[in-house]
Amino acid sequence: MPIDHKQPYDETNIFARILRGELPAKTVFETEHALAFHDINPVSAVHVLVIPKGAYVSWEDFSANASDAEIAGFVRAVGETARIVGAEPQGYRLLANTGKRAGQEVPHLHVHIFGGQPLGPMLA
Ligand code: DGP
Repeated sequence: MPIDHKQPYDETNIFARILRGELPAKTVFETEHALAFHDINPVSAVHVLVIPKGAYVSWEDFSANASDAEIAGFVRAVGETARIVGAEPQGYRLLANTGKRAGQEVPHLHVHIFGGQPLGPMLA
């Protein structure tokens, strides 16, 4: 059986619907390659998601298949978003769950930015 995060991209996933404007989101930053918005269920004072605009299931899919321009644009957008929401300069944490086994719920790559408060030790 194929591993879940290697399934074909599902155009009906929640973040695809946000990108198409079918569902609302509290946008904090947008570029040609990325969209950043507040997590609907924040677990830290700052909790923002950054997603690529391309149809990538996971970090695995994105890192293997995205163009250099998409990757550069996405990485820069993550850093810029951290500055915009004030996670930087105090420091923040990035997380990209990859696959259900790692806790990925939405099958469109997303990087969590956690910040705005002291963060505890990382738990595996
Ligand atoms: P993960 O478990 O890594 O796949 O994280 C998915 C995150 O997406 C989780 O923190 C909650 C958030 N989320 C789920 N549905 C929505 C939504 O409709 N809008 C927003 N803004 N966030 C959502």
